[in-house]
Amino acid sequence: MVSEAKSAIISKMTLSVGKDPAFATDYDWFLACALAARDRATLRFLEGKRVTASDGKKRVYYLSLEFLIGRQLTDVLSNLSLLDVFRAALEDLGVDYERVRSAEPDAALGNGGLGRLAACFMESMATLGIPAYGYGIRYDHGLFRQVIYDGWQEEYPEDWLSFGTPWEFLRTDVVFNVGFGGSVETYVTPAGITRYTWHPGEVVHAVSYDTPMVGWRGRSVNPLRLWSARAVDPLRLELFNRGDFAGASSDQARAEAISKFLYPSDETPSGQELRLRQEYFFVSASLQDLLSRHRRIYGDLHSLPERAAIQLNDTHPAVAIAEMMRLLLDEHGLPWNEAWAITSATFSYTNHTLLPEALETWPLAVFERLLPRHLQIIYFINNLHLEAAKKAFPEEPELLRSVSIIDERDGRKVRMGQLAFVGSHAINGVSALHTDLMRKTTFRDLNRIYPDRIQNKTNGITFRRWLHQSNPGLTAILKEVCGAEVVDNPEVIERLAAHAGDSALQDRIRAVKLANKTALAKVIAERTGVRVDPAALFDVQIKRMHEYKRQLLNLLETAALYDAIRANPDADWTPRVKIMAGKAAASYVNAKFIIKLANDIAQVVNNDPAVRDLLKVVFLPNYNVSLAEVIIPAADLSEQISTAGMEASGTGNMKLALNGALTIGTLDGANIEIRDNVGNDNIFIFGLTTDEVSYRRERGITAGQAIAASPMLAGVLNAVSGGRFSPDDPGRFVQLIDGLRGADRYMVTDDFDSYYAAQRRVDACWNSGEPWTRSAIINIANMAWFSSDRTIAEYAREIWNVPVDL
Ligand code: 26V
Repeated sequence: MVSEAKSAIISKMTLSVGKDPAFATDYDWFLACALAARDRATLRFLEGKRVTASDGKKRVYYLSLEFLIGRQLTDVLSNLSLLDVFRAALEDLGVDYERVRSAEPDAALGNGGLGRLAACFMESMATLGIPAYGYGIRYDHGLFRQVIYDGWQEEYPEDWLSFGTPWEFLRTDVVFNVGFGGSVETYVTPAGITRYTWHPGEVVHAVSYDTPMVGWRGRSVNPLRLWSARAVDPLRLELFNRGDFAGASSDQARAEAISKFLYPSDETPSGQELRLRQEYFFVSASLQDLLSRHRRIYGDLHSLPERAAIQLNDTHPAVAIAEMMRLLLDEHGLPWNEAWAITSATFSYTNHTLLPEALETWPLAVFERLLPRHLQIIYFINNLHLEAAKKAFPEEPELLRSVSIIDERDGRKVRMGQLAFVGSHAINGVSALHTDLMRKTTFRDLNRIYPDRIQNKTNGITFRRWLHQSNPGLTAILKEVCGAEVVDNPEVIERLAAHAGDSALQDRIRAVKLANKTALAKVIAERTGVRVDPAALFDVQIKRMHEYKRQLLNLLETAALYDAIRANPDADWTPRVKIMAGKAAASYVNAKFIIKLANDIAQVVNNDPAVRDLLKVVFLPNYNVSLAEVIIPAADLSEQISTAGMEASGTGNMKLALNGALTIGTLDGANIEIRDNVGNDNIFIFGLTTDEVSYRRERGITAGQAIAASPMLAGVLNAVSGGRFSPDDPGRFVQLIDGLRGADRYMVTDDFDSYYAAQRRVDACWNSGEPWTRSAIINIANMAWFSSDRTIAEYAREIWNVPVDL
């Protein structure tokens, strides 16, 4: 085996990379290994494809504008059971696997949780043997690279594709035309039926690239098909010949802009025409592709719902409802009712946030200019939908306004959430609380009209990447204590619970954690220059920077703790390292100020001899999947402190608990289900509940009361806004803190005291030693349910109607 791998790697190095191994760089070795691994994945893939086609198995199509994959080499090798073999082969060649692995750039085609969920789902679907295609965009530039300069975030383009990627196959035979703009022609057939033909004013090519997604033990390999935009005529020769070089390639630039950049998810969506072009571009290509596949195999489109399930990952691909209707009506000549029955039986939609400003809407004018035929279809869908609503609730005319796909208030808009809901047979939330809130708030009236449509599918994470690959030390213990089958069946992790009080096991768990923390301390020193003690409590908040996630609450507590330590330096403090990482959208001013505050606090605290090593503050730049893989196994405390009702689920919370971190958190998203699984005694819950949050919101209760009631809070707000941490610019944080003194939309002030108290409970528990480790073990033991295999099995059974054995 090892010798086989060795010769495969050498052969790739010589004949594909074109290098003499004696002169190869780490990146060359990565390429050679990736190409050798891809060969093996491809053979499995082609095998599976033949089987699916001949079995007539139902396929799942996962449409997502984001796939946040990260590095792939270890994932592919480990799922093909080749990791040890390749490691040994490289060692024989005198090459260190770690360095080779690190040479791969992260595929950062996503912003955060939503994109990472798509990546975990692709891996779980392949693991469960579900024939699935991921469809998305092959962005030339993924999420920006974050550099911290003088404490401020700076954004630089990310360049994962600048040297190409060894994982993908260009499919020269899979190219589709995607149209934009133009006009709609109406005509009446001899049989008296009105038909429509769209004549787009602009056409671009969607070119496909497939990346194999390998399931655990190579059970199946599914394609992730990403579309790249190309101009139909890249060069207008008549202009070129006249010397107008820019004009000659302007069509090309306009077309290729579509797949150039990933949009930051937390930029206000409406008004960005390019974003709608991206959405329609990948949706149209994907539907044309899957319909042509279906027709090739089954001939007739009426059987589509039996053979295909299309999952919309948030509303980003929701225009697919209108595009499917257009293809069935205009291109395939089906009557409306049949087309609608096929469409709604095939589609389902996952909602990932209820924040009003995050729900996608498009100004009618933009929609009409770009997709005139689709707007007609949407009007038609909406008319029928409103008729049905009127019939169901004749006494409630105002209900029509809330369920309409067209928002008639301030400037008319298309509401993509309503479109996705109406065109789908199943709609799901991503945690029990979030699903409950969908039924009660945003989709309340739609839920009354279609009461069976909303379901819950609590998110999950793939244990292969987030436990086995990223924490081999812990995995080794689990194999020993729970049995080797733990890597195939996470449910047996539960066996750990029986040994939670066993001091030998506790020592081993602590030793693994310490080793992981030592590795993280090294990364911290390299990237920030800050030296931290691996014996201290590692307190971690890692996620996109957003006000609702309340990194600010964490920082205020840090400032208060700093003051308390200075005031009483000889008390029995728990040495802590506060570790924060995350990117802010480039245009999100407050989030960028919060990053600056983290760095300013770090400057002051880390350089104050009075606090010695009792408190260190670290902001790790450029948070991405690879950095998460280093931080998560090293965390002691997981910060999940969003305002109750605002974090749809969270998935970092699951990754951290699975790796033995205890959670300090609000009753929000999946935190609630984590608490239900690990038990109240093994988690630090604090803060307002969702009901208390809405009570305050409804009554307009603002920060005044909380500040008046808490001298500590008042003190820390004054300190931050008075320039205590920004002596070079004392007014720097005045606005940020004024936001808390005023509306305090995210109720940071209301939760401050309760959070501070919960942190002191954390201190006490940590100082007690044994009970902490015991709790950590109980956390690990009870996380099996959060495997994305479980989540996918639920989607398969309850939404897709696809057989699955789990
Ligand atoms: C978008 C926006 C856009 C406008 C400004 C505010 C804002 C806030 C959040 C978002 C994100 C929307 C979608 C999203 O990424 N949701 C995340 O999905 C994860 C997977 O289901 C889930 O775990 C996270 O809780 C949820 O925030």
